[in-house]
Amino acid sequence: MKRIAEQFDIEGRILSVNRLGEGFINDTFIVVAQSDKGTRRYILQRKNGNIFKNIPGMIDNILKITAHLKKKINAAGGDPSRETLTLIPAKNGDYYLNIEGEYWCLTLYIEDSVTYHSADSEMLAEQGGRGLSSFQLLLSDFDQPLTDTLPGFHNIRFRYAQWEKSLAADPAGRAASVKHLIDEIEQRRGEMLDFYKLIENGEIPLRVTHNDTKISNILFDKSGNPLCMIDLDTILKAPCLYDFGDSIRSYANTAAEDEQDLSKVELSTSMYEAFYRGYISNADKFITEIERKYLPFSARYITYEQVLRFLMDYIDGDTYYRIKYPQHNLVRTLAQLKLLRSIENKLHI
Ligand code: GN1
Ligand code: MG
Repeated sequence: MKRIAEQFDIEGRILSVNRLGEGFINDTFIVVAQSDKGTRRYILQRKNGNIFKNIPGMIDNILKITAHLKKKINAAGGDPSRETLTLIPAKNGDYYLNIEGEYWCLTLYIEDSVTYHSADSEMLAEQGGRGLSSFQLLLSDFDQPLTDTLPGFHNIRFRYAQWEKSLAADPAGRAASVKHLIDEIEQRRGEMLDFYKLIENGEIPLRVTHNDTKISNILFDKSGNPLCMIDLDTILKAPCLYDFGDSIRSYANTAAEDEQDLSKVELSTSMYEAFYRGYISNADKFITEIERKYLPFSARYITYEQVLRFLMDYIDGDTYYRIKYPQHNLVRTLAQLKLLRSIENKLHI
């Protein structure tokens, strides 16, 4: 690990490299380096090449996006080295390393920042909403082409195509045991496709969005203000609703994504409202009437998609998400389904 970190343009000597975080997809490490200016920390990441088929394209997206953000943050008198990610080039001049087919990249660690795995107050949820919409607003005039790093990511039509293949192949022989859960997915198919048609026909516009906005993908400062959106792997042109819906999935869930005690899992309407308030405070500057109308439904859509994705991975034999124990994807499915039902009941959608 140290030898990999040394191939980046880091000042001074590398003291240590240790694993960090709980991402389901990539592997993340924290690097400590020492130079005569003192110690400095970095984030080293191995991007998952089984999932991302064009990592150079993904890094290029991140470079373009962060350059745009830095310009705007500077113009607003902010600190671009803290309010967005800073990629560090490798010594060969590229912003990634390809070592035996595995891709690595390095960013500055943002000191004095805090991450959360769940929202512990309405204040934090409101600030998270503000952080997300500020990110979307700063990118609203970004007009360069982007590589589609994960084609079909939140496209339910694409997910149904994957789903049908998984069910037909049933590689782990698990489909029969989850028949009742498969039915839960199928029952909602028509409504999900009706929503998706509004995106396909252009009534709901595409914007530059994050697409993976769970609470652990934003850094806060020590006073609880939103600081920096991280995990920029899935930036795409997509509806802003996906980001809102994915946020609600974590900010307004009263329990963890993989809670085993389902009685603990529900939608917190006060957290939902707090996030909504923060989100609208900046989104008001760009959001259209139809987007506003579908904000509550987006929480249902993205949570539904997540139920489908967890269940599909369970049926596939756990090939996509990192699991900690054999039934983990089934546990995640049940917890997300409980949340989905609660969203449907409490938001009346
Ligand atoms: C993955 O990368 P990470 O761990 O933040 C996944 C998201 C899921 C999330 C579920 C590229 O997010 O789509 O919503 O797990 N990212 C990808 O927690 O599939
Ligand atoms: Mg991610």
